[in-house]
Amino acid sequence: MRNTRVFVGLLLLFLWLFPLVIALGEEDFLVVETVELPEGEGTAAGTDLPSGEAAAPPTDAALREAPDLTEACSMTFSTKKNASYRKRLIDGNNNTSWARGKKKEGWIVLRSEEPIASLYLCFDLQPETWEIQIPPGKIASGEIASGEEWVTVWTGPSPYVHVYIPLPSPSRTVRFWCPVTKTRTQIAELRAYGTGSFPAGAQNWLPPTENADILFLATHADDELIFFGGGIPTYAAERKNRVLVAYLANCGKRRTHELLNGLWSMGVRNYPVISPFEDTAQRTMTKEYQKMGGQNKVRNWVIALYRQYRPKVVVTHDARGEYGHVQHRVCAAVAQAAYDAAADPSVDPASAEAFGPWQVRKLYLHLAKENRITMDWDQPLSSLGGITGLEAAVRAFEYHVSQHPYSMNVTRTGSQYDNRIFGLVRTEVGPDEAGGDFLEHIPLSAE
Ligand SMILES: [Ca+2]
Repeated sequence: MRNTRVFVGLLLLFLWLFPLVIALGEEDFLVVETVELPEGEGTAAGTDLPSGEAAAPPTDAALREAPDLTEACSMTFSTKKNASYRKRLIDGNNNTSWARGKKKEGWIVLRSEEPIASLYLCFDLQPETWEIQIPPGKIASGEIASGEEWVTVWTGPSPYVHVYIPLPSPSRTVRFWCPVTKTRTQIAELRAYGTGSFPAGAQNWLPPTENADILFLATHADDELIFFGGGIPTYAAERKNRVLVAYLANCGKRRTHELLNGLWSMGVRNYPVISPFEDTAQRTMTKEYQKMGGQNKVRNWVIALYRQYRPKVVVTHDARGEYGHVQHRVCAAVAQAAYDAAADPSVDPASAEAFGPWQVRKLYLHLAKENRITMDWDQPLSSLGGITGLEAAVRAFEYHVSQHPYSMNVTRTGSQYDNRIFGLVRTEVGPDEAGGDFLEHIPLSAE
């Protein structure tokens, strides 16, 4: 009997070591694609919980895509109404949500047969502070006994509304918890994943890129697709340039979910910048500026954007507002005004002091007549499985469900708002010669 145990022990040790020996001896034998996860922006709480994957040998569970456990999870809520809230959180619809008043602490407890390794939260409203907690003990088995305290493994808030949270070790029970706060909490979608590689259904955003090669400055969520076509996926995903997408108007929580889902689908991984200005459509520029808090306020926001993120090239709207939308015209106007002003430290000295002055090198307006270039968004992008830049934009627009009832969509090449045509209206590096490349004459960012 004893010999049998020794034999089984040796066999298990051999099986454990075998992949390591093979991997060391023949590097190409097992090609494992390493998925580098960006750092979450929240704060991992200081615990000495085992990291789970660090020392473990490779297993099938570690190589497969993390399974979506959400459907199989039970959920209980501080707010009761368990069944209806659970449905709202997992229905894939950003218009339905779980909400908590600000005067009481609130929580959602998830329980799963298969241990939960990560969570993905889509907030409509994020409170000032919140935590992800697990029961005390090692690999948490499930229940929390009376008198025991939950262990905090992650602390919000996140600067992003779509938040991916890898747990320090898998747990069958996980709790989202928030104390009494000044603001309400509203979560549109919540998903739980098991152990494995990064799940396709989640988003794990990196901070907005500084030292941007290109800033695409759109006005509203979806303008970046309709008017700039395949530009964003071509440069951000395929050419791996530093791309910042910014929006001059904040179109509300629903459209923010839509724009994030669309950008992520095009391979954008740096979170966009969204202004605090409301989405308005006044009849004149004067009224539009008034509605947005004054011309200087709008211009200074764009100046600070240039100074903080230091884009070499800025791409923005047609000066006539595409189809005449006055907020688009404001966007094109302030983008031009800020081109010189951002380089002058006497203008808006507060942001000059915070970030330093900045000279953008080239500014393109959609459809401008000066120094016209025609982009090619019909090249297949291997980074996106071979679809073209334009097809990636069309696909991203599918996420903008709230805008589908309206007449605008991502225009096909050659249509009225031809998203291939841009004019170079300001340049520090001379006119384009070859054309067809926003980054012509622009040295790329060093890492
Ligand atoms: Ca929902």
